[in-house]
Amino acid sequence: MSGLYMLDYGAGNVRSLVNAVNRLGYDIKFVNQPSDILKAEKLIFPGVGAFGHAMTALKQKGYTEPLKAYIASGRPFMGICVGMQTLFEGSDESDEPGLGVVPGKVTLFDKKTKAVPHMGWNGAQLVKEQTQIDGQSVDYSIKDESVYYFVHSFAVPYNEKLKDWALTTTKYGDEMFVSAIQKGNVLATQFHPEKSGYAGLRVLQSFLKGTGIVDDSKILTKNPFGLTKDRFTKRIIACLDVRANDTGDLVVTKGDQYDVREKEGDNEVRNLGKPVELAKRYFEEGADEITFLNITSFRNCPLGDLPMLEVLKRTSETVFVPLTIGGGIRDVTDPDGTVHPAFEVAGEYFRSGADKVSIGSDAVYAAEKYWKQGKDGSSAIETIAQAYGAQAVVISVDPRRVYVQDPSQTTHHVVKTNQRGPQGEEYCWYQCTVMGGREGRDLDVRQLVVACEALGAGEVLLNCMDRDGTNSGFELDLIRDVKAAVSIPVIASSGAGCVEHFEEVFAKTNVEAALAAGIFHRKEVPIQAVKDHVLSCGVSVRPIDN
Ligand code: 1PR
Repeated sequence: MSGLYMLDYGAGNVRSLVNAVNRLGYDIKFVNQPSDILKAEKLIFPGVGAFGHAMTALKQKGYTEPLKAYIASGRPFMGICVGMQTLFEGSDESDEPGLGVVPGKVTLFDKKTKAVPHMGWNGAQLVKEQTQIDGQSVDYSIKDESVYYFVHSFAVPYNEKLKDWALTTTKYGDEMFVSAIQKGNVLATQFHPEKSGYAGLRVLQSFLKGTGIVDDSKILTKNPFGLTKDRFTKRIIACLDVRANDTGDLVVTKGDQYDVREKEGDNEVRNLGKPVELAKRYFEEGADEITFLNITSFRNCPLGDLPMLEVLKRTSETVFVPLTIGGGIRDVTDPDGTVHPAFEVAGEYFRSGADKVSIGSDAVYAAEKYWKQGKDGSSAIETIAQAYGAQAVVISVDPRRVYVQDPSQTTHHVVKTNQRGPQGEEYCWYQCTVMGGREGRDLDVRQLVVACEALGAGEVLLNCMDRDGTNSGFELDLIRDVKAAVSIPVIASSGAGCVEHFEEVFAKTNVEAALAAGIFHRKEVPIQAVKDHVLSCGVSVRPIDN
């Protein structure tokens, strides 16, 4: 198909969509000027980031009117995420009006009752019939039993006025929203098909293969009330700590309490495999997300030489679940003195295939500044969230326990712990560290996460240095404490040693996701075994064959 175009306005990860389309055997061109929109035969609009940013970019590039004309012409159109939201009249996220193709407004999820953003895998219940029309089957390839990857804070609540438009509805906690729309030549999904594993690729393929035009008068609609169930799942994430070994090869390594060198022999950096191959293996084995951490990011590296850019580019060719990259998301200086702000560094990663960036040390410095001076819009968290959306900014926390006999001995937020200290201490506070645990700061984890949420972060990746690589289970006291302090999703990390540890973290905390590294790399526990076990304990997870 020569006339397939993608409308990219320079925000976020569109590489994954291109890779998904290529993988399905199609070529896709980018819209470079307004006239490209008018000559397209099929058009995909993968909106990424914030609604206002998307609408302003469309206006500045002169795309708004051609886009409306294209849709009105009856040629097939597919919107994704913000690309779906822009079809509505407006959004609570911004004063910019939407395209107004679909009636209604996009609104913010209620944070009091659940974590926001809605980030992860959820069902999409069909409220239109997949049927035969004039001998042709209308099959959207959206299956009630599948789950799809969502990442958004704003959504369109279902109401009767949307009856003709709603294709699927999804329940998140106490709210039901429209997760896909379809009418005539317009199909749009709130979820990301290009990030939804094979289930998502099937939806994309059905759009690419089909005529993309449906005779709505012959389709039956169903009332979603009572039909749509909350199928939000817990995520199982595989984490790859990456660095160059002593011979200069980029390897996946794994530390014990952050020490990644062998204890014997030449004290070499442990080598557990190659990043791209390992990520592909985890995708095929059912990981819901993959996280790469560049663990020697404290060393300055020119922007053009960042080794993880190539890792991401190659990984995103074969992995169709969300990818996070952490390590070195901060201002970097080239040898010629050129300074690249963190925002630009993150942009390079998004264009290389990352869906989220994770910020460690720089988040600690930003939180320290926040408690002294408040917000000034200059931190990496703020600048990246502003353009790419809060959901693209993860805070990676590297805390360690500091024991006290009595809470009065410190000004920091103290937790009563089940892990007594060396002198029998019953209390500890969790100290934030920077540079991969090399330096402790006068900031506790609660201060960090509260500040980072206020600055606009969308998720917390919560490690624990005392647990890392110990196979002794997750640090439940810390996880519960952080969950109680923020309303953004939290990923529990460090210490997973067996399937029962995942059962425990989901039963005893309300964390949204659990991450592991060592047990997956060493093939001690397959991802399938983790999912089978937690499922047998009543925890909803994405099926491996989704
Ligand atoms: O400070 O923004 O440049 O980010 C540096 C990033 O690198 C941070 O996300 C930090 O966590 C990570 N990092 C730095 N040094 C190390 C190290 O191990 N020496 N890795 C490191 C952190 C911890 C987890 C690990 C879990 C699960 N690794 O990511 O994967 O603890 O492990 P387990 O299941 O085997 O117990 P910046």
